[in-house]
Amino acid sequence: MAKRALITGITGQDGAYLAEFLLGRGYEVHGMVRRASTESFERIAGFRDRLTLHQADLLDQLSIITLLKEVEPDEIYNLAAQSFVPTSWLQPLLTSEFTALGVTRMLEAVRLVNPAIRFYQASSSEMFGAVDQEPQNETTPFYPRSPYGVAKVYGHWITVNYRESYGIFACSGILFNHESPLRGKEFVTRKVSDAAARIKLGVQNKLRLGNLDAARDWGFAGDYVKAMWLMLQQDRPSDYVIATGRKHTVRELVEAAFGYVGLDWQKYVEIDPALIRPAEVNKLRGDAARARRELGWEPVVSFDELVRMMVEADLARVKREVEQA
Ligand code: NAP
Ligand code: G4F
Repeated sequence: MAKRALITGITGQDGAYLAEFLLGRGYEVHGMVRRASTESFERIAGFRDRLTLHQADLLDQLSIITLLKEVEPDEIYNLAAQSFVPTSWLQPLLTSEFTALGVTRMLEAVRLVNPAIRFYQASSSEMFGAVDQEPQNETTPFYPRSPYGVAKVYGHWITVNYRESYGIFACSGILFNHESPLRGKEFVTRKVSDAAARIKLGVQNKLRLGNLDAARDWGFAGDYVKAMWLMLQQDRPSDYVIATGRKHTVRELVEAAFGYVGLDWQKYVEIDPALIRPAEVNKLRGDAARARRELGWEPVVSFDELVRMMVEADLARVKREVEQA
């Protein structure tokens, strides 16, 4: 019989890649979506008819319990969260409700409905924050630098705690930044690839950015969702860092994206002080040796290939929009 997976956050970047990956593995895929006046199913539109979507919300405990009883999943991937770091300073309480307490609500539902369900928690390299040690691995201490990072530390430890308290097969994937053409446009990689395309095609003049010196370990979302699945296929639950092991600055990212379309980025980029964060995570670089050893996981797409893939996708999309206008 086909395995049944439930994905929270299925309408997001990772949810879309994971859903497609699991369908490809023969899973019956269910998604939890929250009610909105306008549906936001663009990322899953291509295979929407192969999914079963259910309304529930991370804020509503009973809706989650009811959902688990109805779906009876073998595996849950908890990807839903308020995931944009700057918003976490504007809405710190809501971020905590979704991104921290939402994890406990999911785990409580697992404990009550069926403790045999395998559970994946989407933890983040933002938990390392102002860390000194480089690269960061599973034993590196956390020093989060935003309400989002703090909420993710809570989500991480409550996942570890439910594993240790109740024997639940719960894994925390500590994923470094991963991007794709499906990335939200407010995140820096997509903001840059979209701007490079729009400026190239003459529909934008300037790109306003914040801290160009920040460095991140950027990988491809399509590679990273495979690691989520691998974690839940092991004999024992554990926590894993997922990263490429290479870091690049925002400046290098801009240079690569604009270089791809043959433009000198320095003519177009302006620094906007409003985009500088109250507390910055200056550099992140992960060590995924454990995932390589125990899961057999390796990233496939390089930084240059990722930038090219994102700029090409935005060029094609903006061209279509211009032609239709
Ligand atoms: P994303 O594109 O922002 O997607 C977030 C998803 O969460 C969306 O489907 C959103 O639904 C859903 N959601 C938010 N609040 C909800 C609520 N109250 N109830 C139900 N659903 C809710 O994020 P992503 O990049 O795919 O990331 C997936 C997860 O991995 C997140 O937890 C993120 O924090 C974590 N993470 C991401 C990265 C990365 O680099 N991408 C790295 C480490 C960890 P709507 O469509 O309705 O808004
Ligand atoms: O793309 P970002 O907004 O991603 P950030 O803050 O690293 O968070 C992402 O990755 C985390 C994993 O470490 C996830 F947990 C989280 O959910 C999210 O997916 O910013 C990256 C860097 C920052 O240092 C920021 O200050 O880019 C810098 N930056 C410079 N100018 C900018 C901009 N970031 C954004 N979003 N917009 C700018 O204009």
